Order: sequence, then structure tokens, then C-alpha cells
Amino acid sequence: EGLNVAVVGVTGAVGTRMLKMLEGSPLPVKSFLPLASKRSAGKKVLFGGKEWVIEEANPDSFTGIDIALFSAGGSVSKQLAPEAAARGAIVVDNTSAFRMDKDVPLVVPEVNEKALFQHHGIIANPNCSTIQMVAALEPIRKAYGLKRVIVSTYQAVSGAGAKAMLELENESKAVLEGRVPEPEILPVKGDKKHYQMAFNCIPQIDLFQPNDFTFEEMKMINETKKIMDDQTLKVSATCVRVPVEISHGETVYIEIEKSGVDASEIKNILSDAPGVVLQDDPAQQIYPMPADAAGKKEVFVGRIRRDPDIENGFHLWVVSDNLLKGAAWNSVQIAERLLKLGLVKFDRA
Ligand code: 11C
Repeated sequence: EGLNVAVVGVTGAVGTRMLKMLEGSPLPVKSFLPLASKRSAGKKVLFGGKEWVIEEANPDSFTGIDIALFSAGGSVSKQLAPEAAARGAIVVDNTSAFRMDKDVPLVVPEVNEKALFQHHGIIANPNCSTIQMVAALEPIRKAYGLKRVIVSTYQAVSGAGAKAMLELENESKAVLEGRVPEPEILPVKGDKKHYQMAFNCIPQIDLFQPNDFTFEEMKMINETKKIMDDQTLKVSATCVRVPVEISHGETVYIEIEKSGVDASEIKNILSDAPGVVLQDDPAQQIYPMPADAAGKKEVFVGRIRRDPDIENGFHLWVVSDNLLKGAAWNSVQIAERLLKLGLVKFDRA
């Protein structure tokens, strides 16, 4: 007895980590179905000590599947997630395809796991930069109320996929060897221009929107309001790609509702918050950094201090592994919560 689990996009940067997270999870996995594009079909992956053959994903792949984790890009999800749901699987989708749909819960378990009760077969995993921010802010919001958020990100190239990581490595070597790098992917695969990422910062993640924000920035704005279920919350964002491979950093400026709160009280709350690790001791130079957070499931927070001029204003520095809490781990965590809340039916006749 147990769950039949499929992972779509099993060869990608997030997909491979989904396997690792599933292997480390108490979820009772009875059968495992690795799915990918035609290109990877026939190759094998190791899961739970056994070899499993990758199959090309098609609508009928999902017959008998209880939980399907999707991370193969928006167009695959748009096409196949409804097919999986129609066959009785619960889909946890890591793309932006359904996030803003009214009928699709957008879930970070530490913040809004109750939204899972509203699902109609598809649950969306938020954008990585949104997840780590809301996980850090929710305990503060619960205690003191939240009026406003202004975030600037320092995002790792792995957010743009395994090939973007390779591009950064190759460019770094090229620059160090005195050659001229030839960028082809970053900042955005398929956009008009490509810029050198090595030894550089690029203030563009995803495509520009008519309001001159990028899609990544609009995701942070819209997803935060949806997850926190507060359309009155003021959120603004600037998203920047930096030459880091794994883990996004974010400077987050907040204005809370309550007056007279001290930074030490916020630190206290975060030191006890689920999924959050406080690393904040300026005297000892303790603060979160991407190199330390990579490979870990938690959201790390430090540099907490009050704005010298604004009583209710605070600065935070939030770091997390974008491929784990930002993607694979949050998806598996959603699956774990679904089971715990009695929302997955398995061993169907
Ligand atoms: C990046 N945040 O760093 C993006 C990757 O909507 O799930 C995640 C895209 C998404 O490029």
C-alpha cells in the first residue's frame, strides 16, 4: 500500500532534486514513474535504490497516478496537468502556468496550507523568490501585521535552469583565460539580447511587461498577495541576476502595522518560526549567504534591523536554496501536507 507518484521533468535541475526530496520524505511511495520529453525517454534514473526507466509524458501516463509533480516548463504543464487531474491525480505544478488561476491554490505550507482544501486537482508551487520571502515574512505578519514590502533580489543562475549554470561556468573560464564570452541564454532564453553573466549583475529576470517591471517582479508582487490572501498589501520588487549558482538572496524592506516593535522581538519570532533559521549576530559576522544555504531546505534570515527614520520599517536579508525550498522541497512538502490533511486518496480500485 502506498502512493503512485510521477515526476514530470525528471532530468531537470528541479526534477533531479524532486527525486532526492522524495527519497528523503516519509511519503509512502509504492510506485514511481519518471516522465520527461521524448529526448530523455528510455534513459534510467535511480530512485529508492532501484532503476526506473524514463517514459515520454503523455495524457495516459497519469492513469493510476495519485500524485504528479510537474517541473518541465509552463507549456508542458498547460498541456498535461489538466489531463493528469482528469485521471484522478493531484498535480503539484512548479511552473507559473496556473498560479494566478482562481481555482488553483498557491501554497507555501508554512504560510497557507489550509488553501489546499480548495484544490480541484491542481496545486501551484509559487516562484522560488516568492516562497522564501513569504516564509520569512509570515511569522512577522502574524505577530504585528504587514503594510508594505519592498524587495530587491540577488538571484542565482540555476533559476534559469541547468544550461544557464553551465553558461556561467563557461563564461567565467573564458573571462579568466582572456577570451570573450559568447552568452546565448542569460538573461532570458529567447529574448532579443544576451549579456555576459560572469563577473556581472543583470537587472532582468524573465521578460519585460508593459509596465516596465519584469515578469519575475510581477510574480513576486502578485503571488505574495495571493499566498498571504491580502490584496491590500503593498508589494514592489526589483529582481537582479547575480553570478551565483545556487540560492537566491533578497533584501526585504517591510513596514509593519504595529508601532513600538524592536528588532530583537522580530528576531525572537523568527528564531522560533517553522522552516526558518535565524542567522543574525553582527558582532560575530553571522548572516546568511548563498554558499551556506545551498543544499539545505530551510529559509535563512539575518541582518534584521530597524530603519533609523521609520519607526515601523525593518530591513531583512533572506537566503534560501532556490531549487529546494524554492521548488523541489516545497513541492514535496505540499505532497506531504496533502497526505497529512487526508486530501490524497490512494489505492483506488
Ligand atoms: C528564476 N525565479 O530565478 C525564476 C525561476 O516561475 O517557477 C522560477 C520560474 C518560475 O529565474
